[in-house]
Amino acid sequence: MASTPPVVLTIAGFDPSSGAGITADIKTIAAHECYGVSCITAFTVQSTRGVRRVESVDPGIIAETLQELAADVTVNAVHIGMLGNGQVVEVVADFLDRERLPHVVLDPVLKSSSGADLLDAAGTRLLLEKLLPLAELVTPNLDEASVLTGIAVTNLAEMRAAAAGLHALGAANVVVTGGDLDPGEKATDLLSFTTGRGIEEEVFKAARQRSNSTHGTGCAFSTALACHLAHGRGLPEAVLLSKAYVWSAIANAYPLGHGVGPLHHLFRMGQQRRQSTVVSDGEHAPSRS
Ligand code: PXL
Repeated sequence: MASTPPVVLTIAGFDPSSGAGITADIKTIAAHECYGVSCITAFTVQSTRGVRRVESVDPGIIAETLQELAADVTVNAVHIGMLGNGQVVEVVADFLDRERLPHVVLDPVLKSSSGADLLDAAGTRLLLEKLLPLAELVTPNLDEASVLTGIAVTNLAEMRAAAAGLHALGAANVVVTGGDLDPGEKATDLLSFTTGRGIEEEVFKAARQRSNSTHGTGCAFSTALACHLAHGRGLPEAVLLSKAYVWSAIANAYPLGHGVGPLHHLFRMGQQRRQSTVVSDGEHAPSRS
């Protein structure tokens, strides 16, 4: 029998256009050779043109779903995306506190890029109070880093200050993603992480791409991080590889819809050699012609 790949649990909202949210996360998890299990926290009515409506899922269903999965499957990493409201944050925090699952990556989703609220005020407060200390890594973008710390975050120095603020609030490791820095700047991410020597940092830069296919970059980045941690990689390598994955998924994207299109999460499928690595009984294994 084939060996089981690392299992990644994503707890996030549903975006019917599959650019962001749970269905996009499953594509990212598959692209990283992990098995994805999921818990939907909210439905959104949206397309590439933006979010029209948000409806949270009953917190009781979320609690039961998480319990059912954790009782059955060994989870190697957890990705947390859109949570919607404070009650959902509490249910997820209670679950993580009880189960102590490895490699919890918290993407503190507050708003969609089209401006819709994806977490209410009580949820934001509870995320800081209850979820941040339970996460191995938190991955705010500039706006999220600013809301969570109360300081303006528009350049690398302010990204450093925001990371320090998040450490002070209980975050062990932080990546502030700077994809939205001034267009003249490179796409710069700051990893600030706890080591035996104290807090260390690493800065990652990539050439900025002009693209209309950027819907869901935050979800893809944070989910890829959970996958690399599930595979046993260290934080700096996980950040580097996740950034490279998102960069390539943008570079390989195709046009879709009338608004901001999705990344091509599964771009590597088109690059695979035809030779299969699946071996059945040896005689019937596919081989190259
Ligand atoms: O990219 C943030 C995000 C996360 N999760 C869901 C979303 C969005 C943005 O629209 O819809 C479900």
